[in-house]
This record gives sequence, structure tokens and C-alpha cells, in this order.
Amino acid sequence: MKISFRWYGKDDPVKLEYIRQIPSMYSIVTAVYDVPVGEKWSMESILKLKEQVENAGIKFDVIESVPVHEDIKLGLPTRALYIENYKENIRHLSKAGVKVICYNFMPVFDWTRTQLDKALPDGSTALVYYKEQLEKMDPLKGELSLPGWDASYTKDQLADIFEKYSRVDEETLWGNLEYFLKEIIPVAEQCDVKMAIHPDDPPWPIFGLPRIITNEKNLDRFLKLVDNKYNGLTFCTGSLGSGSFNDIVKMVDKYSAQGRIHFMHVRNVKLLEDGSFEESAHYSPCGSLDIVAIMEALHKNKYDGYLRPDHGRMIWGETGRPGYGLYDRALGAMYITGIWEALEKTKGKEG
Ligand SMILES: [Mn+2]
Repeated sequence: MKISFRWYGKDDPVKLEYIRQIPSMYSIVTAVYDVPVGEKWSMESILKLKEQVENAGIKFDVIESVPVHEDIKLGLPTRALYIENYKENIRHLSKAGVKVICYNFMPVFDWTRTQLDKALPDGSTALVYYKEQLEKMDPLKGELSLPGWDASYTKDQLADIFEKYSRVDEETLWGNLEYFLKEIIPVAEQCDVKMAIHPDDPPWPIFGLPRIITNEKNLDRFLKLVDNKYNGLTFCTGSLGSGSFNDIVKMVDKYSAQGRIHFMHVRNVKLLEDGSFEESAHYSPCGSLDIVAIMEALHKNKYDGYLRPDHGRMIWGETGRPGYGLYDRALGAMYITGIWEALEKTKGKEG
């Protein structure tokens, strides 16, 4: 297992120098942030990023994300150009030594929460998803701006995209994903870069838009679309674990045994009775997931891919990008590292 940490580039208040000071830190997880979705990333900007990261003494192995242009998800004729750009990005990143690329296939919206600063009883704040709040939200009214919501769309553009998605049901979205994979996976294999899809967060349709990377049955179907190890998963315990229908330990065990997990996002969520959830500290008793059992499954299957602590709470007065402060994620990294060390010492390095 290789511990990694997301970094949002030079404007991130969490400095590379701080990330390096977390014991066990191996690789950064980052992206080129100043290029519009769907465009090519120049070799120059990739190498500049690599140099910054390596100068801080950390590896530059994992990209999260190379975003997928909406025209690819919609299956529009213009996707041809964006798919060619995507292939070129894989080639460029491979030349810079990147091993894993994370991406997702969620229509329009990335991860969605209804509140970003919910105060928990211990005085920390966390990201939450309350069903009741979500039902009152209407993205087309444009009163809301949350991370994961593409602020670059105007209200009219968003209405236009929603109109286009009215003709894309789940099966059409599956077809568009299959088309995309059949184009890019051979390139990823040639370049020895593992593609790792991130599950939908939360793992159910929102605002009437389809979502398909949501549960075990659908992950099985996804992996069979192109049955090749270069077509793999970012297994996000918090995203999939927001649905009580997902048996996370069983799924981690199954997909890591198949060698199809290339990147783990480990975090905990506390499920509430009505299908709502709150993000919690990584420590198992704070949430609904058994983090030790998840790590045991990975260890048993000799997982040697990348793993990062995922969203953290805001603690100790830290301010910054919701979910991506330094302190709670660093606690998460050390908690996971500690579990792994205990597993290696009690069960042996062979797993
Ligand atoms: Mn995640």
C-alpha cells in the first residue's frame, strides 16, 4: 500500500512541505487545474507540476482527476475530439511517470452535499447530506454554489445541459461509458497507466440525472465492459458507503482480490435512518464503516496500489477548502498507516 494525499496545486493552503511531514507519505494526488475540461494538458504544465512535487520530496504518481467532458457522457458527435484529447492526456501523463489516473462519469455534478460546515458535537465541522435539504434544492434556480457544482456554467447553459440529459437514461449512459472505455483503455494499456473510475457520490441519481457507478452489480458490469486490469476502480469507501445497500468490506475484498482496485479513498461516513449521511472522522467508532476490516481485506489480498485518506473534518480552527484541510486528513493517514503496520506485524508482510 502506498499512502498518498490530495493537493490542489500552488493555491492550496495545504503546502507540499506540510504534506511531506506526515510520516509514511509516498505520493501526491493532484491535477493540472488551469485547463478547461476536455482540453489537452501541455507537457510543459505537467512537467512543471511534477517538478514542484518532486522538489518537495514526494512522488508524482497519481492524477485526480482528468475530467471527462460532458459531450462524452452525453454521447454527442463532438465527443470524438474530446476523446482524442483524453488519449493525448494519458500519453503525456505517462511520459511524466504517472501510474494511475482517477476520473468519474457523473453527469453534470461531481460529489454533492447539502451543507459544508455542519457543527458536530465535538466542535469540529463536517460535510453532510441531508435528504430533506436536498429535496428543497433546485440547481436550475442558480441560488446555490457548492464544491462539486461546476460554477463555470451559466444558468442558461445548465438548463441546456439538463435538456440534453432528458434524452440520456441509465442505459444510454452505460453505452456512452462503454464507447469511451473502448477508446481509451487500449491507450492506457500501451502507456502502462491504470485508469481508475471513481464511484458516484452519493451513489444514487440526483436532480433527475442518471448515476450508474453506484453498487456491486453495477461495478461488476463496469469491469466487464472492458475486462482488462487497466480498466479499474478508485474504490471510495465513503461514496459507496453512503448507500446502506453496499457491503463495503465484501466489495473491497472482492475487487482487490481481482486486482481491479488501483486507488483507494478511505474515509468514514455516519449513515442516518432516512438515507441521509454525515462525514465523520476516519476512526471506525465515529462512523458506520469498519475501517479495520476494510484494511484487513486489502492486506489479505496484498494490495500494493495507492491509498489516500479522503475528506476530513475541519478541526483545530483550520479554515480552507471544505473536506480538504490538512489536520484531519493527516490524522486519517496516520490512523490507516497504524492499522497497516499492525497488520504487517501480526499477520506478516505476505498478507
Ligand atoms: Mn472519494
